[in-house]
Amino acid sequence: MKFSVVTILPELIAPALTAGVVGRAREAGVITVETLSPREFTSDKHRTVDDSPYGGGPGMVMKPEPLLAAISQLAGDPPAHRILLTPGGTPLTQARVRELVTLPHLVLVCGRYEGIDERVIELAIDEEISIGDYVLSGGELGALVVIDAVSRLVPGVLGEATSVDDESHSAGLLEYPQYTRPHALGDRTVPAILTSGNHAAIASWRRAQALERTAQRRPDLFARFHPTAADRKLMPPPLASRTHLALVHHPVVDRTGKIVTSSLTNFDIHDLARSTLTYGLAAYHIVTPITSQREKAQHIASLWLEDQAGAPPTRKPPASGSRAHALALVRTADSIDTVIDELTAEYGVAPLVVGTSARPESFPAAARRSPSELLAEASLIPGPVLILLGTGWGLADSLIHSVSRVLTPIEGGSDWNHLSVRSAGAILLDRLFDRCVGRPA
Ligand code: 4GY
Repeated sequence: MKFSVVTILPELIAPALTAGVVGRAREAGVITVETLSPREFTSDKHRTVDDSPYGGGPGMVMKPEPLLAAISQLAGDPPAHRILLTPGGTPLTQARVRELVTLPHLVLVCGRYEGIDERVIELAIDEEISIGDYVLSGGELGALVVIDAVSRLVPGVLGEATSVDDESHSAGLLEYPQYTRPHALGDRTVPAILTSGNHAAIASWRRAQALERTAQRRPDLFARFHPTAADRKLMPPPLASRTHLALVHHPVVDRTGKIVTSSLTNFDIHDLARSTLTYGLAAYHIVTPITSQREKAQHIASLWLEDQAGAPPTRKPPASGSRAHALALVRTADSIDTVIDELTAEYGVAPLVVGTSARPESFPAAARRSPSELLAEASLIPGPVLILLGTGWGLADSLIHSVSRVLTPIEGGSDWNHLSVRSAGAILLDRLFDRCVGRPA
């Protein structure tokens, strides 16, 4: 594999590629690296490669002609893929590195100063790559990054021991933690499983560590990762399947801020039940201290559930008071504490209780979470999550003590902010559980 680097500072390139696996690969002739400076294509006595920008402004721009000449001298043999290193390029990923290694020849073009004349990009660049969201003083370090990442995938560069096969098994995940001697470093000893001699158990532990680290540190990567069936056994159950929604009718506030008990509405029962089913939540709890209202809610829910031909069998309306009650999609309770007690009994661990409020300032700052923060946090703990939605003008502040997290409010950007509870609930569920991130229609 051949790398050609266009740079006005060639002395930055070669010395960085003499040691390690890349150095050995060069010595073995598995990869070659050449450099060429645009300065070789100037004819004035100062060998000028920059000029001031049209339109004014600070700094200098790389002149097009010397750059174009250097690129075209290098790019022909064999025909090259021409890459510009720039913060404005497509972020480099391991997936792209695996594609680049299939090409016989890369020309890596390094800008300096404020940048290069745009027409060079139009005429002589095939792809713009960024190695990260920061600004270097030139593209050379970016070119070295590309050479290093690509070279180690060239067959024969890495030894058998550090196999690329092993890496593709963990593609899209962060690495599991590594340990070597001594067994005890002060009071820190190596995890016992690694000295157990049980290779299958070690492999599962490492996989679980990689999954957990990725979920915790890189939720963006984790969202795009497709766990296998075996992976799922190592992970807590999907958050939606252990998330409970509670529609709270007491204690809530009215328009004047007074604590009241609101009345049931048909729409809230129906719409939030549909959202609960759509997003795969465990259950929807209608919370009111008024017995007749609970009966009415159960009746409305039963009629609706009976109508749902496609609803899963365990989601059928239960005979009231039966054991099946615990599995019902729509449940009723006289208070939030009753729901908390039920979930504690059902899961063997108390739920993480999450409040929603248009005024989260009344909750401790440490408890406030954005939907993605809550998702990252709750995905790692295996127990149930209970999300409280307030009817009327919202949950009463007196609930602060029952709530351990509060979600940032939904804001539309206008002065008026009073979504219906079923709209707010649906938007919230979508923010937490939508499955369309990055997926084509
Ligand atoms: N980030 N990823 C990067 C960079 C320096 C001004 C254009 C980066 O790849 N390259 O910061 N490059 C700039 C400096 C001219 C290149």
